[in-house]
Amino acid sequence: MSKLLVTGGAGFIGSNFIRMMLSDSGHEVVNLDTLTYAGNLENLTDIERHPRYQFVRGDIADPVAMEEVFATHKPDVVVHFAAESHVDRSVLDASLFVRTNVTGTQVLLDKSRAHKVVRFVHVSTDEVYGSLGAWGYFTEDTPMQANSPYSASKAGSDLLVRAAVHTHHMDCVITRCSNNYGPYQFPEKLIPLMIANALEGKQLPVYGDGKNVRDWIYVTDHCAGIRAAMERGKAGEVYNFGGNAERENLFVVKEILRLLGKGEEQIHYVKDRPGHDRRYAMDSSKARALLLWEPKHTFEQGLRATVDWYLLQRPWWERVRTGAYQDYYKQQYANRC
Ligand code: NAD
Ligand code: TDX
Repeated sequence: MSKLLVTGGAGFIGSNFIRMMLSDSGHEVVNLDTLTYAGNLENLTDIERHPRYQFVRGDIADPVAMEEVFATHKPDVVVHFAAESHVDRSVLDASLFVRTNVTGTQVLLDKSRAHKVVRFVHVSTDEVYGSLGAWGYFTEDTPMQANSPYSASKAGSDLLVRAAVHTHHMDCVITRCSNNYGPYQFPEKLIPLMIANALEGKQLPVYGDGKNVRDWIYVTDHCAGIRAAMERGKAGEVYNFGGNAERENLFVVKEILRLLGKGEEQIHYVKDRPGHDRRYAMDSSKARALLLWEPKHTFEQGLRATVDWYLLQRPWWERVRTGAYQDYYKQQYANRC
């Protein structure tokens, strides 16, 4: 069994990945997260005392702090989720995106090389490929044409990982996935924002004409893909994961309202996102053939499960919305770390 250093494990996908690793594998997990607004230790309350789990607070862009983390914990594998992840925030200010996504990734690569990490899994995104018209799919060979500061910073990090393989012969794999949804997603992203607003009787802000298309994947299907890439991927390779579920935003919003028994009068068209990518769609045939991976959830099953989760876990997202979740570290954790 290996020791995994999971960066960004207090975020949405990282926390789901840690839960999967602790229940379905014998790996030890060190969760390294600096706890930005998106880092929420309440995502992990059910496993925080697991004997194979440890939380460490630290900033991936701080080389001194990372030296201490790698020297102390001696990870075998790094699974790198930590990032600034919200496109709208990158439009307002790109600086943190460059610091965390680009500089932070290089710091982790340097420390992984120095401390002889055996495999580095870099979690990236379909957004590095840019935007599609009505037809076609992104393959791993599609040229990177990032359009937002977020996706440009992720593309930069992908290139640094590629360079580490080429120059230093590091064993790295890159995963690129489409839009995730499911439990513990921060309610600034489309699906949880719409569910929470609908439940609170607020307006549902749809950008532009609502006809932008995303390829939706249930978060545990993405986590299974990352695990498959970690276990069976080949050094230097890129693997695309998609949910086989292209939907227009307006369709998604209307489905959420239907599942909640709410009326469409809550929909409110707002000014479009600057540089808004029109369509993403993934060709995942490489991961299906070589990693023996496939998504298990249809969009209908996944959305139903997600709506049910947000209905049941209302205190979780209400504490996020009020900011109360940010006290959890101080109240429950600081003394233990
Ligand atoms: P998230 O915003 O929910 O979580 C990011 C986590 O990283 C947070 O816990 C945050 O505290 C942590 N973090 C941020 N800066 C840090 C730093 N400097 N040092 C240490 N930790 C830091 O993001 P997510 O949606 O879970 O995405 C995780 C990864 O997956 C990202 O790399 C993202 O680009 C990628 N991805 C996301 C999606 C998606 O649909 N959400 C799709 C494809 C790829
Ligand atoms: O209020 C909204 N109204 C709206 O119409 C929000 C927040 C979004 N949208 C639209 C914009 C997009 O077309 O919904 C779509 C999805 O938006 P986001 O949830 O912000 O996701 P997106 O911009 O597609 O990026 C996501 O998928 C790829 C993640 O945030 C990234 O981290 C991931 O890499």
